[in-house]
Amino acid sequence: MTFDTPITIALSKGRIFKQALPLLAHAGIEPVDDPESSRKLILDTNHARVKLVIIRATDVPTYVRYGAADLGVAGKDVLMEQGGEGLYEPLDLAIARCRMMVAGVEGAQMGDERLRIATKYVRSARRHFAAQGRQVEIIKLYGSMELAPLAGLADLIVDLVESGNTLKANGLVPLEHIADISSRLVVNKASWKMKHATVMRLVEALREAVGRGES
Ligand code: PRT
Ligand code: MG
Repeated sequence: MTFDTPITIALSKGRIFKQALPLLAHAGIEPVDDPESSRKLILDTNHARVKLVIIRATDVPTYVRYGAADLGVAGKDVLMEQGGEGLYEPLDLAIARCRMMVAGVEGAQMGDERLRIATKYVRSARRHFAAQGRQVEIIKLYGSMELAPLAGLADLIVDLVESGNTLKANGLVPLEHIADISSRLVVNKASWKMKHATVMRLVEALREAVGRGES
């Protein structure tokens, strides 16, 4: 496709960037630099008007909400945690898929007493346990949640599970399913209006790529 308006797309490096590449390629967008080897945070593409900004996964909704990027690719886990206010979420890109789960040691306490839950997904965890009417104390962590039950910090964790290998390696098992997670295309609300034709064509090209399983 052609781009008659400047478009900035926010992405995190790692799995989201890698899995979004074939979808972007279907829309005719090819980055000039590789974010894994380049230190650049703004990547040029084969289109002079299309830039990719490479940021932390949790910062993608912020860039898009404030219009520093017109579009972005964000995990549903991040969107559930931050809320989708100020964003449109027109498309499930079906990439970077995993499950948000409650996990713990085999046979961990699932009874009535007040459990301690360690997670970086405070809001999702609180909502999950509240919906079951269970009293829990949530302990906010920023990573390595699997350590918390082993170190006696918490009874259970809420984390993302893909293969299950990380849990297994730490003697933990998945106990409850909270949500299926995949990455979503998010769009700034002003860009949606002001750059409507270009944004819509890009959304439709990506939708077609997802439909063809090009990821
Ligand atoms: O890594 P960084 O701290 O920079 O940020 P991030 O962890 O938020 O970014 P990144 O790139 O690791 O993840 C980006 C997005 O990928 C997440 O927001 C999810 O939507 C999605 N995703 C898909 C995953 C996974 N699969 C995943 N398996 N994110 C993280 N994991 C981790 C998980 O937290 C656990 O530590 O991988 C481990 C489990 O994997 P298995 O295969 O051992 O089960
Ligand atoms: Mg990570």
